[in-house]
Amino acid sequence: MARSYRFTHAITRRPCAAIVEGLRAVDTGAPDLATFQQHHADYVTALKSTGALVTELSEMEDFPDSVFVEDAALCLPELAIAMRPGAPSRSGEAARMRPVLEGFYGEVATIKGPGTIEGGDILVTEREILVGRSARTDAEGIAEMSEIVTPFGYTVREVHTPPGVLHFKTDCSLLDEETILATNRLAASGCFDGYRVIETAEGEEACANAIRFNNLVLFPAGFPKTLEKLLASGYEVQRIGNSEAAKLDGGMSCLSLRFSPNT
Ligand code: CIR
Repeated sequence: MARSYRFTHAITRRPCAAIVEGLRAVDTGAPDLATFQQHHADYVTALKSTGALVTELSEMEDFPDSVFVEDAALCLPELAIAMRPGAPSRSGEAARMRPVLEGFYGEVATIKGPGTIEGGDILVTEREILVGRSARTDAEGIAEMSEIVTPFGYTVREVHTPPGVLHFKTDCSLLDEETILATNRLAASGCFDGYRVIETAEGEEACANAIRFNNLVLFPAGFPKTLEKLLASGYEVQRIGNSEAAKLDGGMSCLSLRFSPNT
């Protein structure tokens, strides 16, 4: 069935000028808007090339990090859930995403709190939903999400994001039903036991955040050794520039919500 990587739809949001004020763990300089816009356009083109319908939302200047739409929601076939971001400057993003989701779903649930949870910490695989505790996602947030999805037959497994890593998916990506791309530091925790793991090459940990989207793996440019591993395993890889999003700790998964709503 491959519901974990076959999608009919995606939602993206154009990067706004305020992106220069986006959150970052380490300041390596502000992203260049024009370059970000070009990378983003390439990303959207790649999503569309798989046949998916991509809804491109307009810039939201009051939220510098709003290009990273993944954190605002979790989209499953049966329902969407508006998240409750742990970063104060991002907490309003989920409410702004809600009406968009209502255009696709009959049911949109909301994480009400007091816990927090961001989409970047959630990896949906064919058999379970892994959620990494992080500085943004806490046990209460995971418990509330779990209560919402369990009646639909989902199994939620709480795991840990490595210290100092923004989100769980900063360090891993789903490649297919059985296979995860992950950094060694995350795979070493044992959280992917039972899956096939392809580890990022040494020194290329920053490319662990990729996405499988239909036939393609969208993968950040500039990581040749890991790219070689993916190609050798038979994946169809599309490289996308990520230099500007990376300055804000963002990657391929953060830039879209991907889903196939049951209608
Ligand atoms: C943030 O710190 O929230 C943004 N600068 C980056 C968010 C990246 N999102 C993701 O990994 N899902």
